[in-house]
This record gives sequence, C-alpha cells and structure tokens, in this order.
Amino acid sequence: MNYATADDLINFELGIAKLWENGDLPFLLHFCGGNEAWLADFFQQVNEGDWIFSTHRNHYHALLGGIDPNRLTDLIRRGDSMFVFDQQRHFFTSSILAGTCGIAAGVAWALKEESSKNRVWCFLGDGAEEEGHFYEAVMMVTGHDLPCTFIIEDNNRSVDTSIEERMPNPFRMPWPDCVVRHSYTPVYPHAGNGCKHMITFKPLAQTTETAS
Ligand SMILES: Cc1ncc(C[n+]2csc(CCOP(=O)(O)OP(=O)(O)O)c2C)c(N)n1
Ligand SMILES: [Mg+2]
Repeated sequence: MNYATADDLINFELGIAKLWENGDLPFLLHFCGGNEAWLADFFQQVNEGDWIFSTHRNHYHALLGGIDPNRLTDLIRRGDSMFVFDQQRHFFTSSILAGTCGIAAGVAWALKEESSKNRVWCFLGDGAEEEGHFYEAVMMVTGHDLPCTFIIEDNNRSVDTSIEERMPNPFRMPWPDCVVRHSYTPVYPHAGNGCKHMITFKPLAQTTETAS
C-alpha cells in the first residue's frame, strides 16, 4: 500500500499538533511521531483487502491504510481520534489494550477458511504486549498457522512509564515469527501531556435532554 509517505505522516501530525496547541480539539488524542519512516516502509507489504487492526495511537496506520486525511482530521476534530474505523477498508481500532488481538486472530481464521489471499495486520504497543489476550492470540495464530502478523511498536512507554520502571527485571518474551517488534523513540509524550493545552479541551456541544 502506498497511501502516504513518511513526510505526509509528519505533516499530518504537525497540523493536528497545531490544532491541539490552539486548544481546538475536544478530546484526548495520541500522536504517532517518531515511527513514520519505518511504518511507511512496512506498509509496502500490506495489500488492498487486507485487514488492519490498530490502537488508541492509530493516525499513521489509518493514513497508510488509505483513510482519507480530511476524513481523519474531521474525526479527530470531533473527538473521535481513538475510535477510527472504516469497514470498507477493513480498518478497525480499539483503545482497550490488546483488545483487537483475539479479533485479529478470528478474522485470520476466517480468511484461512475462505482460502483468501488477504491477511491481517494487528498493531500494538509494548504495554499491550504485556496483556494476556496478546499471548492467547499469538498461540492461536502460530498453532493454526493463520495469516496474521502482530506488530509491536515499542516506544518503551506504557502511558509514560518505561519498561525499566514497570519491571525491576525488564523481560521480553521470545515471540514466534508472527510477531514483529520495532523500537522507536517517540517525538511526543503519551497523549499530548506536556503540551500547553493538556487541560484546555474545547468543550463538546451540549446535548439538550428532554424532560419526560
Ligand atoms: C485493558 C486496558 N487497561 C488499561 C488501559 C489504560 N491505558 C491506555 S494506554 C495504556 C498504555 C499502553 O501502552 P502501549 O500499548 O505501549 O501504548 P503507548 O502508551 O505506547 O501508547 C494504558 C495502560 C486500557 N486502555 N485498556
Ligand atoms: Mg508503548
């Protein structure tokens, strides 16, 4: 897939960062800065019709997966950064840590049953890697030889906590081949923390409740 270059991704994030800094966004969001070059390259092997699962930090995956930048901006502007999906493009996200892993394995099972040429790409963070759901999904994908790859984008942060702070004896599982790990240094803190408008969200429009 070739829907965005590394520069496109950086420019998109800079535009969103400006909205954030101006206090124009109504809800939390997560920047992806730092991993654009690797991701743009990685997506060369993702094909049309493949299924992509992502997380709370999904803007780069969405753009690389063919979601229109204007549509993504609209979603972010209305506070839906963490809830991006596009059924036609087979693009889904969840902010539940490791919440998509089992679904990804299930979709891969269905693709194998159908003898489909498409496959599943499931992106997660290093914090999600520590969740039990991930282990179960890796077991299923490996044990049944399912067309699914899990990609751990390791920014050495779970929220803002490094692995050294999370574990006195930092440890990583020697995962099988269906897991790809890539370490990178994030440009932004977890969710804009530290940016000057962390607290100053633009309020969502009030909904009027009718008295019954
Ligand atoms: C099941 C569950 N537990 C806790 C959280 C709260 N939470 C949101 S992001 C996050 C950190 C996840 O780490 P990682 O996957 O590395 O993502 P990153 O912090 O790098 O964005 C946590 C604990 C959650 N979303 N879901
Ligand atoms: Mg992380």
